Amino acid sequence: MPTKSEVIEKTPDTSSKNLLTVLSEKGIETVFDRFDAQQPQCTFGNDGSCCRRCNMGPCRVSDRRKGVCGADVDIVVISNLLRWCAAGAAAHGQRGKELLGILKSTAEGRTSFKIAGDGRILELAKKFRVKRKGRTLENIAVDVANILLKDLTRESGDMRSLMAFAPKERRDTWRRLGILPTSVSSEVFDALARTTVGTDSDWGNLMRQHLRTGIAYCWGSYFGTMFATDCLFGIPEPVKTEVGTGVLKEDSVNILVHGHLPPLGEAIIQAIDKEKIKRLINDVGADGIVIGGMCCTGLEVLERHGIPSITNMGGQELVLGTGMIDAVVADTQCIFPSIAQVAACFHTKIITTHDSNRIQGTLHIPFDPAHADMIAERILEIGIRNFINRGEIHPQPAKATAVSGFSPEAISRIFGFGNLLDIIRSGKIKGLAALVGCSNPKTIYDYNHVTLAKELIRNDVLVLTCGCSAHALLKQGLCTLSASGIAGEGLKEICQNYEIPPVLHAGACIDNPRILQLFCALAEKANLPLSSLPFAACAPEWSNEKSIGAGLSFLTMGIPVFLGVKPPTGASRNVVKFLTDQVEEELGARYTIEPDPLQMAKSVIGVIEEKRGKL
Ligand code: BF8
Repeated sequence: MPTKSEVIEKTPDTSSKNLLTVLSEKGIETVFDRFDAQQPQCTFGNDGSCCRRCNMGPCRVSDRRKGVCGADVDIVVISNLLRWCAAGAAAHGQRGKELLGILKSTAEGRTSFKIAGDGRILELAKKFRVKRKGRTLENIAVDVANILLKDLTRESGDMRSLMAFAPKERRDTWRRLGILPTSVSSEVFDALARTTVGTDSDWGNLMRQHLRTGIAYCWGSYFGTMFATDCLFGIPEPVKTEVGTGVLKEDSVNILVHGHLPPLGEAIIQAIDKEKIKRLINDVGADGIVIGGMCCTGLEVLERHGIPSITNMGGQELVLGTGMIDAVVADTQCIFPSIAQVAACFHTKIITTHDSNRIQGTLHIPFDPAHADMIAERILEIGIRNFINRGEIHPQPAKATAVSGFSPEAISRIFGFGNLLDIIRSGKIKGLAALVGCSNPKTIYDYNHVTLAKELIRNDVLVLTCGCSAHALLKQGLCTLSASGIAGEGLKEICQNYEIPPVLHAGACIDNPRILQLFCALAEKANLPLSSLPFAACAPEWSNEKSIGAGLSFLTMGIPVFLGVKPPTGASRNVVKFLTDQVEEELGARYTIEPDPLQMAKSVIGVIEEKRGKL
């Protein structure tokens, strides 16, 4: 496992390298210290065979030793994995539920937002056969929101998004395998119920629930949340900006939005232009204000407004070491509790805004969509007034230009799907790879993301990226046209002809379905199943429970998935064999585990080359 010193030596992110040194010299603890202190980590936990699902345990289970109840290693490993999958589906599902609630109340005139996603609302209404003639957009939006909410909560029947958008070949496959889901909460409920002690003891049956929960995650937690956000704030379009810690300004107020719920970020962006806020900035002696983004809230406001992305989950403590962050507005998920302690060493105010994420010792201002504008102003005032409390600062100049907002709608306008398919057939672009997922101290910070992306584009693979992987690639300047200089000759020519970067930023984690939509559109044009096309999905530094469903979303669609960090399944030969081999017979794709990013690139290119033969 990499130590903190190795991270400082080898991370490609120079700002994080410097800031980690600054924090180390000050004796301020970060994720990298705590990771070192946890070594060696428990092998039973790492291999997924520690069972803590009843109080006869905990049991350390292996091939030779069953749990106290008699559960064997296959049952324990798949049950643990299924519970992670359920937790991730609930986490993204909660976002969806909240955003759909805001969509409905906005449509009913009960928030300070204005609906900006007319196109998405009408598209969904058409797909769901919602009556449109003679009705207002707001009325239609309420019906659409109710249908998407049902996908999160229904107790019987089929998921509407899945039925409307998944390719028929996939729907038939899932039905044949008995893994068509009912809804997110129904599958999460079932996953938890069947993994209580003395319930499902057939690992194959538990595996089916795992796949079923993954499909529910994809079509409810993922697509539902993405659709809701698009209905509210619009479908992203390419937008040029600058990213990285160098965007922060010494003489300006710097405020970061962090987490996974973009509505407050949207309200903050609207509020910065108010006279009252401008006057206050002037009163504290600042030149202006910079709003920057962390994690997925950051990527949502980047893809729609060009708000600079600053860093990802692994860098959230480090950026506070600049001493230049006047406030972090943290909604929910992937927010380390430790940011409160790091912030306390500087002047930074941490403001939590969601009841699911309270951090002791920080200020809590609950977000209320009915008063989003007032809450945004109040938060801005707190951040601006804190500007005068800055102490020692450690500015980091590294920044890069970037283009964000490559939704499939935008890609279709740039290329036309038929034309893009022809380009792939010609071999100028050999294939498409999604680079997604988290940061993980089990890898050198940002190293796997960046090494893999560079190697893929050198070999004419067009990369699409979302989530913390995207932050890593944005910071390295790979999401800009000039990065085509390191691409292979074919990809370089396409990038220059169409004026696109070789790495296309498609959004936050819940925008992974944008990449799936693009894959589906190309498969439809080719009249081939998704599993026949030269596509791949890679999560080289994944860490979160939510990533389990992310992997399954691609896998169950027939897209091969490459993981850079070993999942906690190693103790069960049956589970590993199924997920890395046998599942391909059923779903047309399998997992490959490859910790070395250059080797991963080789495997991805190998799969892409093999599939090109079928084009
Ligand atoms: O949903 S990539 S660390 S920030 S889980 Fe979290 Fe992972 Fe980042 Fe967003 Ni996604």
